[in-house]
Amino acid sequence: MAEPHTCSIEQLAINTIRTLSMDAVEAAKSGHPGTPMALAPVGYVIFNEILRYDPTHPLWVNRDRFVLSCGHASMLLYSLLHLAQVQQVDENGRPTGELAVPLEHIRQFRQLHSRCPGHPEYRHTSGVEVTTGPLGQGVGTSVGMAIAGKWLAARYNRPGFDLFNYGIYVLCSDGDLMEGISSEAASLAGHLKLGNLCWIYDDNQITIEGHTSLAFSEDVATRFQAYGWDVYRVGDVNDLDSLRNALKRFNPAGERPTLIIVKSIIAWGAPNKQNTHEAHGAPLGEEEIRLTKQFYGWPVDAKFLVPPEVLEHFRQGIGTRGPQFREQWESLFAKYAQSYPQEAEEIRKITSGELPEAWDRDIPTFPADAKGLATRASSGKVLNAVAKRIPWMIGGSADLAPSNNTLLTFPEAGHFAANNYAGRNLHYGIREHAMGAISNGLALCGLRPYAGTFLVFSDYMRPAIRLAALMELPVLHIFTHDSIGVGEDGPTHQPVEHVAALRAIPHLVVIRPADANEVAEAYRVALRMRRNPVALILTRQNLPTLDRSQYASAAGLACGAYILAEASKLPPDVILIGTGSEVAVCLAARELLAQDGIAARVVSMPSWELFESQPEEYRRSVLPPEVAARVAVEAGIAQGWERYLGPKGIFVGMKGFGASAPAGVLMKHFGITPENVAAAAKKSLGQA
Ligand SMILES: Cc1ncc(C[n+]2csc(CCOP(=O)(O)OP(=O)(O)O)c2C)c(N)n1
Ligand SMILES: [Mg+2]
Repeated sequence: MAEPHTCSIEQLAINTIRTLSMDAVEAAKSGHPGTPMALAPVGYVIFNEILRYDPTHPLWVNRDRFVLSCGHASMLLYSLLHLAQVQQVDENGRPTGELAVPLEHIRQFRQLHSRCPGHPEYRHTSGVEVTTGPLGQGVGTSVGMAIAGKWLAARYNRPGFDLFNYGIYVLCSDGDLMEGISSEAASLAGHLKLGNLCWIYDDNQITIEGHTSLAFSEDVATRFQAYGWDVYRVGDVNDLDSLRNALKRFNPAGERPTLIIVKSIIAWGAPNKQNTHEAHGAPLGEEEIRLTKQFYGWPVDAKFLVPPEVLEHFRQGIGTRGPQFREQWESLFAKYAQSYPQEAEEIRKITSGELPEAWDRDIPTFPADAKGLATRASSGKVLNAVAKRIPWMIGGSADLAPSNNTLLTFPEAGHFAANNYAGRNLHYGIREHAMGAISNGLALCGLRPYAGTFLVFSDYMRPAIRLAALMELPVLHIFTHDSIGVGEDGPTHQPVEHVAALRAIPHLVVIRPADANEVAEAYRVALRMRRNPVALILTRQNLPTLDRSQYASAAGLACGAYILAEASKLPPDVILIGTGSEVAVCLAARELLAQDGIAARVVSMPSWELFESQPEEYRRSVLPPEVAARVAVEAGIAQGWERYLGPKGIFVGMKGFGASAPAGVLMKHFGITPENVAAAAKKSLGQA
């Protein structure tokens, strides 16, 4: 039997990736070994021959990015991170002194606390650029990374200082390209001429249920050419020279994104056996592994074997090339900092996640005004005041900027386009899902993205919002038209369950401000958050700007809930809790109750998540447990409110879908009125 060292070092390295993947999946008794095995040559060439990536500085800002969009092939990435000896770093990029993926962690693939979880997780394992697993998210996110690359280059590169020129390499599968988000994202990438983007498509013609002919017969090459991409083909994944040639044709400074279609045959055991779908996504089994190792000329009984010469080979490849590129960049940057100190300081802040000094200085205070302002309108003003002082805050809307008020209107903002990569207004077109993933990609590259659409369409981007939360990315979502207050557009456009659904996502901070000054505070809170996505929930209709000399300061928003109007006696008879547009309804109900001698406290509760993070003492001071008579008012469903209402509390809101009619008519029709809230308060007090 052949020993490992009898084949070429390249083949030995590739077989190391394969056997590590087999052994890890076998030990875990779950996972997909086939795709990592088949794609090992692609991973090998990209990592060891192409990536400008320093394993000792995995957060270097101009590194090439590698995204494994088919996250189920995670063992491919873990094997590569191990062989490249990528260092684990803390969130400031400081090495912790360990490997990101030590062999012990590969042995513990898919086990608790292993840095090799079932699918790659950003922040958990250094070198993982993005959390992937839900097919389509990686490719979508990569477009955000490409936009960020172009934007950074346009803003910061200077003659002789090509500071930003990284490329984004994405490995994707049939599932990625079947998912709708890939079409949205690729269409936009082609339109924007994002030449720094390279997707490598594993055309293995198999998915879980079987041959792709079951459900996928489009001509992928023609599809991507129609999007404006350059398309190349590699007929056999094991033909390294053909892979190299295709990858060489990708030029990150070029003008069109690149798709490389690579034919592969998924491995499910000894490669001389025929492929069947039964084995797809399952461990190979001991016997099959032995046969496969034998076929590779591998010691059949060795497990998790990494020949030292393979480590040495990677040390001479990425391990030598990467640090050279980074060190050259560092010295370039040092010179740059002398010529362009302000820009260099901005880059430093982008890298460390800081905001500019006095970024919040221009946030306006809104005078009391009974006629008021829609919170989407005050949001537009505050967004502009903030964005003007945070140059790397960029974003846009899915074709609703005039409604979401997400347009940056100051002259230097400009519009991001193929001929103006320095622009800060992004135009996503009607592509909410891609907008969500792209926002994640922007945040992963240090920018502060915001994204707007109608709240009802948050469903169209939910998978990306969820991943932003899982990755702890500071993405700002601006959701307007937040209730039946939308009016005549009717139930298709009236969110009912959406606020509850967003609150259900762990780590996402949902804020529904009650008036213009709460909007101002919401931005203060949102931008300070470095590791939470935030969803602002804003109205289409005008809301009175509350007189803060009469009511408590809007600064209370930072605590999630605060006593806006205290009861005339303590303890209060009843507590009225409102969010957003319903806070004014609570205030009016409080007046009605006062006429009947009932002392009501009004609590504005813009954010459950912020409130839950307060000390218990504060929470009890706002919602004292001894006051059981409570009413919560929100123009959405009741789900979740029981936690604040207790057994005697009553919810006033929606029970089903809305209807098409003027907003005022609908509020009356669905009973979201001061009279109804006052009646509910009496009922809760046991008086009705
Ligand atoms: C959005 C989404 N739907 C379903 C799955 C479950 N899933 C994991 S892999 C896979 C399909 C695998 O086929 P393909 O994408 O061609 O990858 P290959 O097996 O060829 O590597 C599916 C459906 C998923 N991960 N994400
Ligand atoms: Mg496939």
